Amino acid sequence: MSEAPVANESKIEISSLAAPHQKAKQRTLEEIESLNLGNNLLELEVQGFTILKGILTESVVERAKQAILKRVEKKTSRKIDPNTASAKDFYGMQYEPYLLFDDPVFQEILLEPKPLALMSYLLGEDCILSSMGCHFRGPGGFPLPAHSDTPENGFLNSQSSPVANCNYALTDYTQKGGALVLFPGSHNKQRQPTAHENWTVNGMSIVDVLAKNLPAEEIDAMEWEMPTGGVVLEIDPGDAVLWHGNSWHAGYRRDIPGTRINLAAYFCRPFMTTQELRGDKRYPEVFERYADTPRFAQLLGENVYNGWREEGPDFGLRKKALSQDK
Ligand SMILES: O=C(O)CCC(=O)C(=O)O
Repeated sequence: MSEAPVANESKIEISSLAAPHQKAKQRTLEEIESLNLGNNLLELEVQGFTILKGILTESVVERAKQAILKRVEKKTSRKIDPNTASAKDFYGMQYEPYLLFDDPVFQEILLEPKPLALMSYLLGEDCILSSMGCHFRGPGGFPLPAHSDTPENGFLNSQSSPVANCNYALTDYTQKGGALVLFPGSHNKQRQPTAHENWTVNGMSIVDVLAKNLPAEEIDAMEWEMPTGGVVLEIDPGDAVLWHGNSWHAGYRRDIPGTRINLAAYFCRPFMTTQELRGDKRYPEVFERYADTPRFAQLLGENVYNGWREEGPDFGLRKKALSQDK
């Protein structure tokens, strides 16, 4: 084969790949406008996070909460009352992973149009769900150290992030109850906070205290100082906080009985490795339920075409992902 036709072919391919992305961006901006999210987009740009009030209805919050409690109770073999649980019932914070297939409510939440529209803005319409889990928090323990979700070496030295997070409150967030803390403008720093920019107690950083391996009574009695620049997000069940992956965030220790329950939906760009392993073939009925909602398969990495073996690349999958740009 002569060289010229190959060069032409690749030119045609590049231009036909580039155009749909422009269309996708335009479509995303139009959707943001139609959903009345213009101010949220501005907040994301300026402060690196935005609060979406009342995204989940009371009944969706209750279903999600009950499904998470069921998971935690199975694991701990303890009945947990989210209003009255003591540190004996559930101590400090633990992450409950891989909730998407536990209950249909999580799939419904994944497709909530407003958070998804802002995710498309941050990461592109072809973004993927990296993980969906719960930071389940009972009384006591450490505050959650301030951090950015951008993975090691993932700070792109630009305003864009390879990841973004949507955090749903399933119980109310209060400072004493273990609220989330966000740091306005921190997405522009493009790095993780240092130990001295983190929680401190009596001049000691949380990193130093963690290394001491102190007994629980001593840890629980500590009066932590919130890192400089943090804003405590006191929000209601059903509200969501969406942040740019570079944005620093942290969490208060819970100092009252009961549990703080969230749902963290963490997304990434499609060229990245997801936290949860995608391609789970154990739940065909879930994919069938959403057969007419192509975004679901896209979010679950079904159109990712990297990862071939001797059969080679399946360009059909790539086309399928791009065909959403029509
Ligand atoms: O809600 C929280 O406790 C914080 C969650 C968090 O740090 C995260 O999802 O990266």
